[in-house]
Amino acid sequence: MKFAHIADVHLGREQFNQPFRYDDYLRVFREAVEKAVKADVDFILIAGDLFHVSRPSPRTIRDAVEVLELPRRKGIPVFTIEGNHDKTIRETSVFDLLEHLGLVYTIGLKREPRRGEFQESKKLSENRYLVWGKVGDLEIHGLRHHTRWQLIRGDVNVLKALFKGKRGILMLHQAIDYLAKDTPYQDAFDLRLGELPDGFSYYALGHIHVRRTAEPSQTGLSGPLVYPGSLERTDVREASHLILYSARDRKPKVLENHEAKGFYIVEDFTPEFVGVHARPFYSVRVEGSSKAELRRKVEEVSSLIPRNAIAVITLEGVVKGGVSLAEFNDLLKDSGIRYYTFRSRVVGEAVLSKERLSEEELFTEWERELLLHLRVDPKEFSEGLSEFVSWLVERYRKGMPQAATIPKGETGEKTPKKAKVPEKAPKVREPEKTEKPGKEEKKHEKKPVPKPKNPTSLDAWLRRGKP
Ligand SMILES: [Mn+2]
Repeated sequence: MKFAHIADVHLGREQFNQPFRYDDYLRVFREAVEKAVKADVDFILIAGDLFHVSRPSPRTIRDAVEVLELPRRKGIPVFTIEGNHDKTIRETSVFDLLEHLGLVYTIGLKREPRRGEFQESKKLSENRYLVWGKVGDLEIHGLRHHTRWQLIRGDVNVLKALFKGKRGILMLHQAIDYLAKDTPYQDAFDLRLGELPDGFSYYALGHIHVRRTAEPSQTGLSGPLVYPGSLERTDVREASHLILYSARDRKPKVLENHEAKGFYIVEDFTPEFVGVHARPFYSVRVEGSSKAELRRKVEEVSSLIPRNAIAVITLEGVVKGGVSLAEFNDLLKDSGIRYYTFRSRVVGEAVLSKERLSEEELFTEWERELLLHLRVDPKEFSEGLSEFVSWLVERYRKGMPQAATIPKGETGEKTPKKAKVPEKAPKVREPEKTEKPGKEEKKHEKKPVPKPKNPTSLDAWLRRGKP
């Protein structure tokens, strides 16, 4: 008996909002399925997060169908569970569609019974069936992703109750503490090792995006625990290469992360890793004590990054006045690197030092404006706020991604109307106060719309599109 164990495909994901990443995620999925078919496996497991979202686009569905047709044509069944990314509370989901087309068999709890060449079910209660896969005598059990509180309810361990006495394979999309060390799930695991039902010959897991395995001799369980990890590099922590250029180094250090991406082909419940060609992903960390030093180092490092790679460049160090990422973006625009982005962990020394710096040196124009408005007298706040909002809308209307622009109706007409309302309020108050806001208002009107000469991370955050 030979099978393939794939997980965390995240089909449809356009990482960094880059359309070429869609193709990358699709390419490695096709590569994995092709390699599994070529290895003549008896079946394929996809342990959750086949899709990046629960309602994939028609294009993503079409691409999934095209790839899943490869094993179907060879009569190789594909068993799957829904992960946290692609599960849905809807009764009809993309998985129903794929099942209807005979491309996958989803296993777990269902409202309807299943019976067929590759599926079996047992009635648990009214409208509740446990469905599992079967290939010959082997049973493939599993459950879609659940939160910890759904699985462990006080003294009741739902998994142990559901799979008591079951044998074969258990497929789950959960983070198990024993293998979650140094992952985002280290402190947010779903299950403790001891909470897994014993008795299975193989635990086909998904959810943790790095490759992790544990032998029965380590865990005391009846079979190995296996996370193949995601097929593509989904996070900077999964980078293929690390370039370090610290303040002390005279040259940058390139370290290769030998953690290849791929999946497992399992024979007699012994997993054998099979790599796929995920795109090279460089995590670059450059440290400097001035903008000039950082710029020089970034330029030097860029020649070490292959053109087809993705690079996440983190600027570090203590730099007087901080740095603006926009200044660095231009630096590599002719480098030919497929995609790069800068992150800053630079600490602006000025903030900490005793040196007296003016507001102008510390904040961009609009940040000063924001601070000014935040300091406004609460009684005048509504007026100040609407004025500030119109100013902000004006300031950001250009350069903003379409999804984030404010509809005309709201900026064109409503804002002035709203602004008029509080105008009456100061008149009711003592005559003293009507003078001051009047003068301030004139000052604001004279000001041209400021352009950010030196956008900061706050600025970048406000300008960002939808993730
Ligand atoms: Mn995932």
